[in-house]
Amino acid sequence: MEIKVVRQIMEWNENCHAELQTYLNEKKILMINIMGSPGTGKTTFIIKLIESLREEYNIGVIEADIAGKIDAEKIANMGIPVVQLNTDGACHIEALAIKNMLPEFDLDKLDIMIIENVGNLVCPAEFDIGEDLKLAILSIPEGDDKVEKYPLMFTRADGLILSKYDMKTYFDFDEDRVINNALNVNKDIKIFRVNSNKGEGIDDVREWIKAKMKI
Ligand SMILES: Nc1nc2c(ncn2[C@@H]2O[C@H](COP(=O)(O)OP(=O)(O)O)[C@@H](O)[C@H]2O)c(=O)[nH]1
Ligand SMILES: [Mg+2]
Repeated sequence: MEIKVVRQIMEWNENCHAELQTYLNEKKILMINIMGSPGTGKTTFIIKLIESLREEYNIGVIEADIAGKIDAEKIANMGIPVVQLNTDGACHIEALAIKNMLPEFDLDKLDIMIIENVGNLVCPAEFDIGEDLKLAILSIPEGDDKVEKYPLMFTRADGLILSKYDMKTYFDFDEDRVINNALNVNKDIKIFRVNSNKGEGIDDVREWIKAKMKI
């Protein structure tokens, strides 16, 4: 008797990712997956990005965390449609979770869906979740060796946000090391320098995203 072998998770996830991409293309929604360590500045960056894009585009947000809804409350306070995904311990989002959450939104009214992934430099990089763009955020205080230690995140990202750039004077951070290593693993990665507290550098990210819009 021939035994059927099914490869778990990764293959299912890739199928679901492809299905989501087709669906979001039909709906003309650009999906952006924001990844990085806890505390790297993901939520603060998303808030500033929303502020700079919301006049022109309708935006929805999915906030993923192991527990709680602290970040979702910040986005909801801006009057932006948001749903919190609690992963109950899992360190990343999978495509199926996004598929299950999309019906919570009025997709015909959205142009951009921003996903804040679970704070983690490792696992989220492995899972495609229907996104068009992956943004990896690395803040200056985390140190200049992170691309070498966690290469997959930077290999797979379309953009690298060097956040807390205002902290550069206080930390011994070798920017060339980070940029050279990022370009080494991913020659097409687009690099941005951002201070999300003040909104500095957000305009460059906005223009890059605008060029990728589907509407
Ligand atoms: N100085 C500075 N602080 C920042 C910047 N971005 C975020 N922060 C601070 O870093 C902390 C964590 O930010 P948060 O956005 O919650 O990070 P997350 O856990 O990745 O979502 C907060 O105290 C923010 O005010 C930045 O560009 N510069
Ligand atoms: Mg956050």
